[in-house]
Amino acid sequence: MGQEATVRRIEGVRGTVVCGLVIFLAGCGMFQRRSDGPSFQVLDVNGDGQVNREEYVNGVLMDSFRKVDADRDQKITREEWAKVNKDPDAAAQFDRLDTNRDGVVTLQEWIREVEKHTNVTETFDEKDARRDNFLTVDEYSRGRNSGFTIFNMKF
Ligand SMILES: [Ca+2]
Ligand SMILES: [Ca+2]
Ligand SMILES: [Ca+2]
Repeated sequence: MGQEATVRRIEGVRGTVVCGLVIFLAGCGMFQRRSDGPSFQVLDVNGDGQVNREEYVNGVLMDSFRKVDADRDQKITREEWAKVNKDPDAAAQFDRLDTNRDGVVTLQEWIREVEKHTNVTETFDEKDARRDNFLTVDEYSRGRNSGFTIFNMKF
């Protein structure tokens, strides 16, 4: 009887440890994904030490394009899109992005179309603490972990 209880307790502890490990690893994955956005230097295209709205939106969208474009050929195929987007609506979303209907989404199509289906602009506003439409290094790195969405995908 007592032995059985001990075994059960050990099983319970093992379960807790495994659960904890899974949560820890999932947390690491999320942290890694959210923190590896473009660096401030990359976003500051004109090199004036600040990131304006256009630099931010274009830079962040370019970065998300690269993440979806798995083979880095500057085109997102239906297969690449389906691999990262598990939404049941993914195929229809792809059609919306592929405005010239040639079966691939180019960076140009991506930047122009994704802007209608993303909250990137809001994330700029959240980071822009002084509300002057420019981000300093401090403002940018402070809000860094909030992430943004394109359709239902988190970046
Ligand atoms: Ca700038
Ligand atoms: Ca590709
Ligand atoms: Ca296209």
